[in-house]
Amino acid sequence: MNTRAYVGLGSNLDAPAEQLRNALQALDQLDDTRLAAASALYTSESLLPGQPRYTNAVAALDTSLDPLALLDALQAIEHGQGRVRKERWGPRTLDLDILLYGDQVIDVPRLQVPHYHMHARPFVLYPLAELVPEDFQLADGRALAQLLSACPYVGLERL
Ligand code: A4P
Ligand code: MG
Repeated sequence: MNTRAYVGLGSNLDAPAEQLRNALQALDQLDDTRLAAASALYTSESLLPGQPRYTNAVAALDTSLDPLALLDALQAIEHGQGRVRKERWGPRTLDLDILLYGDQVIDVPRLQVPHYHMHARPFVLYPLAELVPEDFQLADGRALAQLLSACPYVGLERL
């Protein structure tokens, strides 16, 4: 359980809040992994027009799975909750993204960490901020406080 990882959860189909609660339970039950904390749930409009509203949250995990094993485990949970990959960026019952994995910067074909869009997404940054100290820095040195100040709390509703 030696690495702290942060996972972004999102759903916009089939009772999203329930999807997220089930996913948090599944994360806690992963081998070699403990759910250390979870943010509140937040809803916001989809970034893509014409899709249902999203519910998002962030989870803090302590894990001894290596990053690709964690990605495999997250994808198995997505499939277990009925996610069917038809189109990239399509509506989904569950999306699990590795936001941060300890202090590692990872750039391999299957996995880029820190997650490439997290710096600009209020539905990632504000829930993450609930789980970390105020002076928190991303693995690449960016300060969370700075990212938050460039990313207004607009359109988010905390459940
Ligand atoms: N991959 C690479 N890096 C990572 C990482 N850090 N974590 C690869 C997880 N996966 C990573 O992902 C495609 C591939 O990305 C994976 O096979 C993995 O090898 P995917 O989950 O199948 O595809 P996706 O979810 O359609 O793409 P992506 O980029 O995760 O979508 P986004 O950018 O998350 O967009 N609006 C609101 N309000 N809230 C949302 O959560 N989400 C989207 C989806 C659009 N609008 C939204 C939200
Ligand atoms: Mg994804």
